[in-house]
This record gives sequence, C-alpha cells and structure tokens, in this order.
Amino acid sequence: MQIKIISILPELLESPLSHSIMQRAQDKGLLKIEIVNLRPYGKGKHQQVDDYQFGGGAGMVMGCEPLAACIEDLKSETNFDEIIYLTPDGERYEQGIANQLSLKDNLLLICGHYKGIDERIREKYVTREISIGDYVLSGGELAAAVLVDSIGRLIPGVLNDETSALTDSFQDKLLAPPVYTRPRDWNGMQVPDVLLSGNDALIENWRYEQSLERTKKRRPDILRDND
Ligand code: 6GU
Repeated sequence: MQIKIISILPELLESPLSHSIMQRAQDKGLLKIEIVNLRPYGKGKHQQVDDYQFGGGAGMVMGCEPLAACIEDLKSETNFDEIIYLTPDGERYEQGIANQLSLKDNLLLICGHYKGIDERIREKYVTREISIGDYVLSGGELAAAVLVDSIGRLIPGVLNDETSALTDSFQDKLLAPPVYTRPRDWNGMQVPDVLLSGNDALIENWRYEQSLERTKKRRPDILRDND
C-alpha cells in the first residue's frame, strides 16, 4: 500500500510514522509513506498557502490554488482509491473504517490547518472526510498519523502472531481482556489462576467473559452496535 500525505508541517508526521511497527512495515516494503510538503506550491515570496475568509470572521482558510496544484501533481503519478480530508466535521473514525481502508492500494491524505480548506477543494477532489473524534486538533497531521498507524498495522504481513490484530480491542466489537506477565505474585497481587491452568479452552472462555464484562461496564454503546 502507498499512502501520500499533503501537509504544511511535514516534521509533525515524520517521527510518529518512522518507529516500531510503522517502520517495520516500510522496511518490509509493505507500506510506502510519502509526506508531501504543500509549502512549495504556495504563492509569492512567502509561499503563502492561506488567505482571509470571504464574509469575514477570524481565521485563515487554506486556498484552492496551492492545494489543487499539489493534488494534480500527485494525481498525475498515482491513481488514488480515496482522497481523504482530515477534518473535525468529517465522519467519525472507527475500526471498521480502518479495516476498509487497509484493503486499498493508494490513499491520499490532506491535512488542513487554520479554519480548514476552501470548500471547493472538498467538492472537486475529496472522496472521504474523516474526524478522529469529537475534539479539535490544531491541524490534521496528528489525525493523519492515527489513520496511517491504524491502517498500516492491518496490512497482511505487517504484524506477526505475537502482535496479531485479531485479538485487538474493537476488532470483534469487544474490548480486549486484561493481560498479565511475570511475576505471578507481585507484592501480593496474584495473576488469575485460570491463566496458569494450561487449559486453552478454559482460558479462551475466561478471556471472552472478561471482554464481555469490560465492554458492558465501560462501553455499552459498542455492545448495542453488535445487535
Ligand atoms: Cl481529522 N482534524 C482536526 N483538526 N481536528 C480533529 C480531527 C481532525 N479529528 C478530530 N479533531
């Protein structure tokens, strides 16, 4: 899979996407991430990419020309399956969308800043608009990093058995069960006996019950979604 990301703050994206599982995915050639700096497409000496809003009001808007020029450049090289704009007024992101997007070959992500991007870019180019939750970030970069990480780890071959995505919270619409490692007794706090029993069926059943219990208590909303 190839993911290109348009940003005016490429530095903000570099570190989160170049460690751990994301780095391994790229080293293995399963994921190619290209961060495209919008700034050189900006106008004038200051390579300006934003402008005042028509109608007045505080805050600048990212203009059509630099974004369109950048998107057209990228489209001339790549046939994107989706052009995604990260925005707090987008569709709320969840695991099901990550699963869908992980099956695509080419994604283009657009990170906005200030008051967002000119509506006409959304109309002309954007195929999907995504928000990562009901709070406001200063720009789309951190949201883009969340998307790339959550999608990247689902690409076949990126995770091994030990890091398998199948047992993650949300993957079966349940939260993950509690986990323990050594020592068995930590300052008098014990690991549940069942996990030491060696009985796989019993352990699997216990984990399922714990997942269900945890989901009922903490996220009854996802249990209702399962109906
Ligand atoms: Cl995708 N962008 C921004 N700026 N803020 C957000 C968001 C995205 N999702 C939640 N808050």
